[in-house]
Amino acid sequence: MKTKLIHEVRAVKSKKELANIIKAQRISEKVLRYIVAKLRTGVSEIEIANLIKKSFVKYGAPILSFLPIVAFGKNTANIHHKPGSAKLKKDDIIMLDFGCTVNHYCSDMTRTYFLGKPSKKQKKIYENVLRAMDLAMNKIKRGERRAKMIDKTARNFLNKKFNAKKFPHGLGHGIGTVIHEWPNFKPKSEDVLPIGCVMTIEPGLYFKGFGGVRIEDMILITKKGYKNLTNFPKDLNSAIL
Ligand SMILES: [Mn+2]
Repeated sequence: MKTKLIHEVRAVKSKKELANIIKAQRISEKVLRYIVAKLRTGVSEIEIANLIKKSFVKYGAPILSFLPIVAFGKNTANIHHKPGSAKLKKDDIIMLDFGCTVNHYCSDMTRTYFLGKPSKKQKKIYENVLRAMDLAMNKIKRGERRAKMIDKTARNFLNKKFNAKKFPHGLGHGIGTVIHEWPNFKPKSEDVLPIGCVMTIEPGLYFKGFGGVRIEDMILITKKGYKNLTNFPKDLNSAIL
Protein backbone atom coordinates (compact mmCIF):
# COMPACT_ATOMS: atom_id res chain seq x y z
CA MET A 1 0.00 0.00 0.00
CA LYS A 2 1.20 3.46 -0.87
CA THR A 3 1.89 5.54 2.20
CA LYS A 4 -0.14 8.72 2.20
CA LEU A 5 1.80 11.92 2.61
CA ILE A 6 0.77 14.37 5.30
CA HIS A 7 -0.73 16.87 2.85
CA GLU A 8 -2.89 14.11 1.38
CA VAL A 9 -4.12 13.05 4.81
CA ARG A 10 -4.78 16.64 5.80
CA ALA A 11 -6.77 17.36 2.64
CA VAL A 12 -9.54 14.93 3.55
CA LYS A 13 -11.79 16.56 6.10
CA SER A 14 -13.59 14.78 8.93
CA LYS A 15 -17.18 15.71 9.75
CA LYS A 16 -15.97 17.92 12.57
CA GLU A 17 -13.43 19.69 10.40
CA LEU A 18 -16.02 20.24 7.71
CA ALA A 19 -18.49 21.62 10.25
CA ASN A 20 -15.90 24.23 11.27
CA ILE A 21 -15.29 25.27 7.67
CA ILE A 22 -19.02 25.56 7.01
CA LYS A 23 -19.55 27.54 10.20
CA ALA A 24 -16.77 29.93 9.17
CA GLN A 25 -18.38 30.27 5.77
CA ARG A 26 -21.84 31.02 7.21
CA ILE A 27 -20.35 33.77 9.36
CA SER A 28 -18.60 35.21 6.28
CA GLU A 29 -21.91 35.24 4.46
CA LYS A 30 -23.52 37.20 7.30
CA VAL A 31 -20.67 39.68 7.13
CA LEU A 32 -20.92 39.96 3.36
CA ARG A 33 -24.67 40.60 3.53
CA TYR A 34 -24.05 43.40 6.00
CA ILE A 35 -21.16 44.84 3.98
CA VAL A 36 -23.05 44.86 0.67
CA ALA A 37 -25.69 47.04 2.32
CA LYS A 38 -22.94 49.50 3.26
CA LEU A 39 -21.62 49.96 -0.28
CA ARG A 40 -22.46 53.55 -1.19
CA THR A 41 -20.64 56.18 -3.20
CA GLY A 42 -17.96 57.94 -1.17
CA VAL A 43 -17.09 55.08 1.16
CA SER A 44 -13.41 54.08 0.98
CA GLU A 45 -11.79 50.65 0.60
CA ILE A 46 -10.13 51.02 4.01
CA GLU A 47 -13.43 51.90 5.67
CA ILE A 48 -15.08 48.80 4.22
CA ALA A 49 -12.09 46.61 5.16
CA ASN A 50 -12.29 47.89 8.74
CA LEU A 51 -16.02 47.31 8.80
CA ILE A 52 -15.43 43.71 7.65
CA LYS A 53 -12.94 43.14 10.49
CA LYS A 54 -15.32 44.67 13.04
CA SER A 55 -18.25 42.57 11.81
CA PHE A 56 -16.27 39.36 12.19
CA VAL A 57 -15.51 40.33 15.78
CA LYS A 58 -19.21 41.02 16.32
CA TYR A 59 -20.18 37.62 14.90
CA GLY A 60 -17.66 35.82 17.12
CA ALA A 61 -14.97 35.01 14.54
CA PRO A 62 -12.25 37.61 15.12
CA ILE A 63 -9.45 35.60 13.48
CA LEU A 64 -9.57 36.04 9.72
CA SER A 65 -8.25 33.63 7.09
CA PHE A 66 -6.28 36.52 5.57
CA LEU A 67 -6.51 40.30 5.40
CA PRO A 68 -9.70 41.21 3.54
CA ILE A 69 -9.34 42.27 -0.07
CA VAL A 70 -11.52 45.28 -0.84
CA ALA A 71 -11.03 46.85 -4.27
CA PHE A 72 -12.99 49.53 -6.09
CA GLY A 73 -12.88 50.58 -9.74
CA LYS A 74 -9.57 50.03 -11.55
CA ASN A 75 -8.12 48.49 -8.38
CA THR A 76 -10.18 45.36 -9.05
CA ALA A 77 -7.66 44.54 -11.80
CA ASN A 78 -5.16 43.87 -9.02
CA ILE A 79 -5.53 40.25 -7.87
CA HIS A 80 -4.40 40.84 -4.27
CA HIS A 81 -5.31 44.47 -3.85
CA LYS A 82 -4.52 46.00 -0.47
CA PRO A 83 -7.40 48.26 0.59
CA GLY A 84 -6.46 51.92 0.30
CA SER A 85 -8.00 55.38 0.23
CA ALA A 86 -9.91 54.88 -3.04
CA LYS A 87 -13.52 55.96 -2.70
CA LEU A 88 -16.42 54.15 -4.27
CA LYS A 89 -17.90 55.84 -7.34
CA LYS A 90 -20.97 55.14 -9.43
CA ASP A 91 -20.33 52.51 -12.16
CA ASP A 92 -17.35 51.09 -10.25
CA ILE A 93 -16.64 47.39 -10.06
CA ILE A 94 -16.32 46.24 -6.44
CA MET A 95 -14.33 43.17 -5.41
CA LEU A 96 -14.61 41.65 -1.95
CA ASP A 97 -12.53 38.61 -0.99
CA PHE A 98 -12.42 37.49 2.62
CA GLY A 99 -12.91 34.69 5.07
CA CYS A 100 -12.62 33.88 8.73
CA THR A 101 -11.58 30.95 10.90
CA VAL A 102 -13.59 28.81 13.29
CA ASN A 103 -11.47 26.56 15.53
CA HIS A 104 -8.56 27.27 13.14
CA TYR A 105 -10.50 26.19 10.02
CA CYS A 106 -10.66 28.76 7.24
CA SER A 107 -13.35 29.95 4.89
CA ASP A 108 -12.76 31.82 1.64
CA MET A 109 -15.21 33.62 -0.66
CA THR A 110 -15.06 36.29 -3.34
CA ARG A 111 -17.89 38.30 -4.81
CA THR A 112 -17.76 41.06 -7.39
CA TYR A 113 -20.39 43.79 -7.63
CA PHE A 114 -21.31 46.70 -9.86
CA LEU A 115 -22.46 49.97 -8.38
CA GLY A 116 -25.12 50.73 -10.96
CA LYS A 117 -25.96 49.06 -14.24
CA PRO A 118 -22.81 47.36 -15.61
CA SER A 119 -21.42 48.42 -18.97
CA LYS A 120 -21.45 45.93 -21.85
CA LYS A 121 -17.81 45.05 -21.19
CA GLN A 122 -18.31 44.69 -17.43
CA LYS A 123 -21.30 42.46 -18.04
CA LYS A 124 -19.45 40.31 -20.56
CA ILE A 125 -16.54 39.80 -18.18
CA TYR A 126 -18.84 38.87 -15.30
CA GLU A 127 -20.93 36.42 -17.32
CA ASN A 128 -17.87 34.66 -18.67
CA VAL A 129 -16.22 34.28 -15.27
CA LEU A 130 -19.45 32.81 -13.97
CA ARG A 131 -19.67 30.48 -16.97
CA ALA A 132 -16.07 29.34 -16.45
CA MET A 133 -16.97 28.49 -12.87
CA ASP A 134 -20.00 26.52 -14.01
CA LEU A 135 -17.98 24.60 -16.57
CA ALA A 136 -15.35 23.65 -13.98
CA MET A 137 -17.98 22.52 -11.49
CA ASN A 138 -19.78 20.48 -14.14
CA LYS A 139 -16.52 18.78 -14.99
CA ILE A 140 -16.19 17.74 -11.33
CA LYS A 141 -19.81 16.62 -11.31
CA ARG A 142 -19.10 14.36 -14.26
CA GLY A 143 -16.31 12.67 -12.31
CA GLU A 144 -13.11 14.49 -13.27
CA ARG A 145 -10.66 14.48 -10.35
CA ARG A 146 -7.45 15.57 -12.07
CA ALA A 147 -6.86 19.14 -10.87
CA LYS A 148 -5.14 20.18 -14.09
CA MET A 149 -8.07 19.06 -16.25
CA ILE A 150 -10.54 20.99 -14.10
CA ASP A 151 -8.33 24.08 -14.26
CA LYS A 152 -8.03 23.58 -18.00
CA THR A 153 -11.79 23.48 -18.51
CA ALA A 154 -12.22 26.97 -17.07
CA ARG A 155 -8.97 28.27 -18.55
CA ASN A 156 -9.58 27.10 -22.11
CA PHE A 157 -13.02 28.68 -22.07
CA LEU A 158 -11.72 32.04 -20.81
CA ASN A 159 -8.67 31.97 -23.09
CA LYS A 160 -10.88 31.53 -26.11
CA LYS A 161 -12.93 34.59 -25.19
CA PHE A 162 -10.13 36.78 -23.87
CA ASN A 163 -6.36 37.03 -24.00
CA ALA A 164 -4.74 34.14 -22.09
CA LYS A 165 -2.96 36.61 -19.79
CA LYS A 166 -6.25 37.84 -18.35
CA PHE A 167 -6.64 34.81 -16.07
CA PRO A 168 -3.20 34.82 -14.45
CA HIS A 169 -3.77 32.53 -11.45
CA GLY A 170 -4.84 29.01 -10.63
CA LEU A 171 -8.53 28.11 -10.63
CA GLY A 172 -8.48 27.37 -6.91
CA HIS A 173 -6.88 25.64 -3.96
CA GLY A 174 -7.48 23.28 -1.11
CA ILE A 175 -8.49 24.90 2.16
CA GLY A 176 -8.34 23.84 5.78
CA THR A 177 -6.32 25.05 8.75
CA VAL A 178 -4.34 27.12 6.26
CA ILE A 179 -5.92 29.20 3.55
CA HIS A 180 -3.95 27.63 0.68
CA GLU A 181 -3.28 23.93 1.00
CA TRP A 182 -2.94 20.87 -1.22
CA PRO A 183 -4.42 20.12 -3.76
CA ASN A 184 -4.11 22.94 -6.26
CA PHE A 185 -5.94 23.80 -9.45
CA LYS A 186 -3.16 24.91 -11.79
CA PRO A 187 -2.33 24.17 -15.43
CA LYS A 188 0.69 22.06 -14.46
CA SER A 189 -0.78 20.49 -11.32
CA GLU A 190 -0.35 16.73 -10.99
CA ASP A 191 -2.79 16.67 -8.07
CA VAL A 192 -5.79 14.35 -8.02
CA LEU A 193 -8.62 15.49 -5.76
CA PRO A 194 -9.43 13.04 -2.99
CA ILE A 195 -13.03 12.58 -1.88
CA GLY A 196 -13.59 14.71 1.20
CA CYS A 197 -11.28 17.58 0.35
CA VAL A 198 -12.53 21.16 0.30
CA MET A 199 -11.54 23.30 -2.68
CA THR A 200 -12.11 26.85 -3.81
CA ILE A 201 -13.20 27.52 -7.37
CA GLU A 202 -12.23 31.08 -8.23
CA PRO A 203 -11.85 32.04 -11.86
CA GLY A 204 -11.08 35.69 -12.56
CA LEU A 205 -10.39 38.11 -15.37
CA TYR A 206 -8.29 41.24 -14.88
CA PHE A 207 -7.86 44.22 -17.20
CA LYS A 208 -5.22 46.74 -16.17
CA GLY A 209 -6.64 50.27 -16.05
CA PHE A 210 -10.18 48.94 -16.32
CA GLY A 211 -10.89 46.45 -13.57
CA GLY A 212 -11.50 42.81 -12.92
CA VAL A 213 -13.98 40.19 -11.84
CA ARG A 214 -13.36 37.20 -9.59
CA ILE A 215 -16.03 34.92 -8.17
CA GLU A 216 -15.14 32.32 -5.59
CA ASP A 217 -17.06 29.51 -3.93
CA MET A 218 -15.89 26.65 -1.70
CA ILE A 219 -16.87 23.12 -2.61
CA LEU A 220 -16.60 19.72 -0.95
CA ILE A 221 -15.46 16.92 -3.25
CA THR A 222 -17.87 14.01 -2.84
CA LYS A 223 -18.25 10.51 -4.24
CA LYS A 224 -20.90 11.70 -6.66
CA GLY A 225 -19.36 15.03 -7.56
CA TYR A 226 -19.30 17.97 -5.24
CA LYS A 227 -21.32 19.93 -2.75
CA ASN A 228 -21.20 23.70 -2.87
CA LEU A 229 -20.48 24.97 0.65
CA THR A 230 -21.07 28.59 -0.29
CA ASN A 231 -24.58 29.84 0.09
CA PHE A 232 -24.54 33.30 -1.39
CA PRO A 233 -26.00 34.50 -4.72
CA LYS A 234 -23.65 35.15 -7.61
CA ASP A 235 -25.94 35.57 -10.62
CA LEU A 236 -25.48 38.80 -12.55
CA ASN A 237 -28.65 40.41 -11.17
CA SER A 238 -27.51 39.86 -7.59
CA ALA A 239 -24.20 41.51 -8.52
CA ILE A 240 -25.84 44.79 -9.50
CA LEU A 241 -26.23 47.20 -6.59
MN1 LIG B 1 -9.14 31.73 -2.42
